[in-house]
Amino acid sequence: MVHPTLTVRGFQVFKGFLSPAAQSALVDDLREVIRVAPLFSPQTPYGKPMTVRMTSAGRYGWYSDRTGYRYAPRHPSGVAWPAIPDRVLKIWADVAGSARAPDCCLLNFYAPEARMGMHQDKDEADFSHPVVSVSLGDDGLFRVGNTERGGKTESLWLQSGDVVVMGGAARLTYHGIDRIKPGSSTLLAKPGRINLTLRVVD
Ligand code: MD3
Ligand code: FE
Repeated sequence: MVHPTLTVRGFQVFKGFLSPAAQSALVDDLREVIRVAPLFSPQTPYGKPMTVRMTSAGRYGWYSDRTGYRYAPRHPSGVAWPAIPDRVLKIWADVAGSARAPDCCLLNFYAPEARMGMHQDKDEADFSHPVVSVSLGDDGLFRVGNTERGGKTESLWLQSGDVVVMGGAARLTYHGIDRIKPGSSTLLAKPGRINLTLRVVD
């Protein structure tokens, strides 16, 4: 049984959950995912592309286009998403406390100027399953709000190797990434941050 380092508004944060060697091995797996299913900049219903580039692994991938936000069984190119790497499934098994395996691993890439506005994750069928996030590369300033839009927020820096579990009442909490700190990690070949988000979809 593993224990969170800290809990912020029901988000369980496991600082340094992955060793530097484990982080490097994971990045090698993700390079292969990106080779099969390249990163892209999703369009949005409000007309501006997201600043984060993304791709997915698993039975479903998540993205947006002009028609809305959704899960889809294929990359925009038409190829099936690659399988979720075993190393990623192992992290879920270690922390999620869930009988089911995730069926989507969303990979977000934050270049130095990228950010993600406050939002809820609510495109999934069953909110009783937790969401697990894995941070790799440069530090990201994560903002945690409330289950309703607005109100006071709390911020914390997520660093390479940190794992966060959002479950229970925290599952529908608003959250976002205000900015990253380019050059704070040497894990990736170029400045930037990767976040993996693991979810049960249907
Ligand atoms: C809280 N990603 O992809 S991960 C997302 O760092 C997303 O890329 C951010 O929010 C990132 O949707 C934050 C932390 C996270 C992920 C899912 C959550 C927090 C969550 C789902 C419910 C509540
Ligand atoms: Fe989210």
